[in-house]
Amino acid sequence: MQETLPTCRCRAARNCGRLLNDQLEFVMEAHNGLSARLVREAGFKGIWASGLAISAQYGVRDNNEASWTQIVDTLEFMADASDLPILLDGDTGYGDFNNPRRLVRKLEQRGIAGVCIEDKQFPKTNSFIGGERQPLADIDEFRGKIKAGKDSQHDEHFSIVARVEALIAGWGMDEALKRAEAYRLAGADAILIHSKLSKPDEILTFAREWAGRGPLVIVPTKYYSTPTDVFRKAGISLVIWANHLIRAAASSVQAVAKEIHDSQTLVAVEDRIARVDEIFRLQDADEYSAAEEIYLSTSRWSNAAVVLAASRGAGLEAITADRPKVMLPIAGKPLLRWLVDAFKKQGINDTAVVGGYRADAIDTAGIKVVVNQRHAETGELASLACAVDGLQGDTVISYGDLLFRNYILRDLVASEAAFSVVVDASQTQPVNASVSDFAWCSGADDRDLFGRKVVLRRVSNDSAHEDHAPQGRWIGLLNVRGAGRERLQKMVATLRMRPDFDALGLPALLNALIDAGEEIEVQYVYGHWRGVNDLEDFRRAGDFAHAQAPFAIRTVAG
Ligand code: SPV
Ligand code: MG
Repeated sequence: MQETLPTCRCRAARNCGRLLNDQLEFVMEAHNGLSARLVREAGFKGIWASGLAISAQYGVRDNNEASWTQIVDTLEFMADASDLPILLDGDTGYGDFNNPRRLVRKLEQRGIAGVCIEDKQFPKTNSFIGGERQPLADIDEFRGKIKAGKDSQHDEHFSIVARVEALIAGWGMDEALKRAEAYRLAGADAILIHSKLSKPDEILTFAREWAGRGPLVIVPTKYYSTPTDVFRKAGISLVIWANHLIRAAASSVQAVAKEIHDSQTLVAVEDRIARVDEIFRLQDADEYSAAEEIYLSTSRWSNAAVVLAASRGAGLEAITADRPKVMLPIAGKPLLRWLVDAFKKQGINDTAVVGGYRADAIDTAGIKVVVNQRHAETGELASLACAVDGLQGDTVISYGDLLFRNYILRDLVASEAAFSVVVDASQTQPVNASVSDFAWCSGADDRDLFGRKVVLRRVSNDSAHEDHAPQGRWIGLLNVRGAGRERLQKMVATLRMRPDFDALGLPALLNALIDAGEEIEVQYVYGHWRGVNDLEDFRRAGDFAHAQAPFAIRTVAG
């Protein structure tokens, strides 16, 4: 609700006095932050913080079972959610003269515009439950409470409404008028005259006798069928619609709960209740996302990954008839799950997988799947292009057929460089045809590199054009950070223009970045990872994965 918060919680903006004048105004009951916001959105000018409704939403009775501090805490949520003036139904003031003194100060501190106190005895009962049996407060004692409250307020706009219960308790019109006058003289800003009759007769009589000595407030819960113009003509200042939102909530919740319980499905109710997005809107979720971008440290943004998983796996046809390579089970779980779990361990929770071959067989739990529809005739770069425009924040781009020790990814995402890659210094020679992506770097891994930066010069499968052996093998992990993301997106867009774009792999992207003057930082490792390129790799990957599993799992798995 941030953007709607008033600059200060107080005073003129939340002035109840504006509601207590010659013009008939209305306040609507609210009982928590959400309902307070809904009252504001409906267009009301003020809120009645009903004791009945607040008690009910806590699931307790309107007998001061909720403590006054719990009520004040609830009001704080309401004041945060809505900048309307809130008039608290303060029951009897929660004690003797001293309690209203403290209450008024606490209410002012929380931006509450006013309080209504009633001349009954603490603890009170709702006026509609055996009202005539309820003892009234002594007039003088109640005058003392009003005066104590008024003397305690710092904000001149804070209002104290005195509620006369003489008609409810069956003490008659004269007593009601006598009390109202006494309370007016004690400093009350308005008189609330309450009635439990189904017709407005005694309210109208009271208003006539009162003859405009001060603002009058009414609660027409029982005489609800009275045309509102009758109140206007009687000179009423404020009508309180006292409990209609808690009742609306109760009836719709009852109906929806029953329907879901009985039907054991959500299908019948989904279109008839607020969408989840509507709840997000009411919570100002967008404001949070915008603030995140401003205030969240950049390290928290190292949180996305793109996994390239469109291929069936050349050399693995025998075991990929019904699934892509990333869904091959390694030590009991799909290759992709090992990757996603590894990302999660580094706080990367937003993983997009670019599928292609048998993308339908990808387990989508907790990930987003983007499909490269032209996977059969395109390479890795075309797959990356399917996801690259959606990237936000720092991103790890990964081959889909990787297993690695956790520290490799941890160190990679810790890099401050716009681009960084992992190079395995133990693989400088092709051992078989499936080994590719050799890396030429600005320096070899001399195992003593602290403080020395090594950058990538070229990634290629073709060593013939180089005059010296490669320094290692790029394992298929690229970290893109900060401003690097946009530069990567632009580079992919540029490469799209090339006629051979469909045939390009990720090395072409790395080389194009280097040619464009980008520095790609190298993080050397020495083994501790596996690619799954053929059946032999697949067999060995199981052993590697078992060795990464926690001890308990390894024991069970044998
Ligand atoms: C309330 O809303 O809690 C009130 C009004 O006090 S009434 O329930 O009519 O007493
Ligand atoms: Mg009440």
